[in-house]
Amino acid sequence: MRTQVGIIGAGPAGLMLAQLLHLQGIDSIIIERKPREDIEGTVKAGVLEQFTVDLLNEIGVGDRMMREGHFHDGIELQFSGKRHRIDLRGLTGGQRITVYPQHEVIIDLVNARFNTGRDIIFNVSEVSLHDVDTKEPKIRFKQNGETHEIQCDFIAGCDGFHGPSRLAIPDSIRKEHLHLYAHGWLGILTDAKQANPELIYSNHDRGFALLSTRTSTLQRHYISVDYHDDIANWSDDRIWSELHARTAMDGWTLPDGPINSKNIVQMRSYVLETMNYGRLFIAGDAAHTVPPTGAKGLNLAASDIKILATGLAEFYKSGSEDILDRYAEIALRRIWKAERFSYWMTSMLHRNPNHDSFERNIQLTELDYVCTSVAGSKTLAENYVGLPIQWENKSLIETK
Ligand code: RFL
Ligand code: PHB
Repeated sequence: MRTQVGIIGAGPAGLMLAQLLHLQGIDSIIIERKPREDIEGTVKAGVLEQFTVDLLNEIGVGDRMMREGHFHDGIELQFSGKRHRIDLRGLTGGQRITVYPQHEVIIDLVNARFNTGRDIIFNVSEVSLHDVDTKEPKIRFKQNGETHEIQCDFIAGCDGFHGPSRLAIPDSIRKEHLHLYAHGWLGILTDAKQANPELIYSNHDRGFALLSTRTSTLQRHYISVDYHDDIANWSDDRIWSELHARTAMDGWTLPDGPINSKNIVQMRSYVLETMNYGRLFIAGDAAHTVPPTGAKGLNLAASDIKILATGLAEFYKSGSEDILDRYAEIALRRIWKAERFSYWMTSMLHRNPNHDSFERNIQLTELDYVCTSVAGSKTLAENYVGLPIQWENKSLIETK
């Protein structure tokens, strides 16, 4: 098989890249480890920045999102028994966030891919990358017991945190930063009424809780737990009792209902600084992960892809590798800011078991400051809705 860009991974990063390239007349082949039903059914992110919404609209996959998504002008922070609204829209000159589930984004992107007449090769195994430091890189993989090879001009490693792509960068030049957190997030999907018109992030003495939504009858909520805890220790009653306790307010009751899925995910911050090596470009969670507290992961995948697709389009148009050469530098400036924000939100909202009473009070005071100072609220708001890509040629990569 031969293509211009070989894409490993059909997550949001890989699928958005394929669509952007297609619109520039650039061919790609996507390979994916899982079956289609799995990628279309895995519950992950919920919050999209305006940049991501604009990008999905630009590539022609935004219709359902614009019809079925929920548009939120603010979020609420709860601590010391009170709730405070952060007016995202007012503080950022009109920007808002969109709550639309990641697996619906995937469904829309997969449909768009098939509508272009191009395939996605599902259920692949034993994926390996070859000759990435030459002009003829190759991907080998197995499907149904048979070995296949894709010869390409470029490889895009969009295979998430556990994928093999970044390991094709030699150890001697691969620079990585990893920070692990003591807690994980236990997430549920529940058939219940919407708790609040906007998301609520709560820092309670018993621990963190987040109330989010999917539809008017399906809600997505989270509580922080010890990452090593086993989901089998969490009966539905125990989960509801924690959610009720951590979000309690006088005169307000959290609507509950049957829980139809629950799991625990680890929180980590990770940055791969060598996002490209020869003709291999790494994007999305394969290159960086953030704790979900800032709702940034998928949104960072979108900005990586926009920069990478712009670079590839320039290469095929003029032969210039200027943008490709600067891909990591441009992307990392935004990535580090989102890493900083996600780390800050996590530290401010989660109880740290090692904190003494002084540090606990400093944490609550930080929240009080953020909610009562215009500068504090604005800092949170501009980061939450998403910072711009900073580059002197920014107009080249702005979404329409
Ligand atoms: P993905 O989604 O992990 O996709 C990678 C794909 O690559 C495939 N793959 C392979 N394919 C072929 N060969 C191999 N050897 C392969 N190995 C792996 C995988 O099967 C998969 O299909 O990475 P991508 O595309 O970079 O997208 C990243 C996002 O998924 C992630 O950042 C977000 O889900 C993070 N996230 C959130 N991001 C937001 O922007 N807003 C949010 O509100 C938000 N909430 C969340 C989140 C992540 C969460 N979890 C599950 C950690 C909430 C949670 C709970
Ligand atoms: C979600 O709805 O899944 C969600 C919302 C906000 C976050 C993380 C996840 O910070």
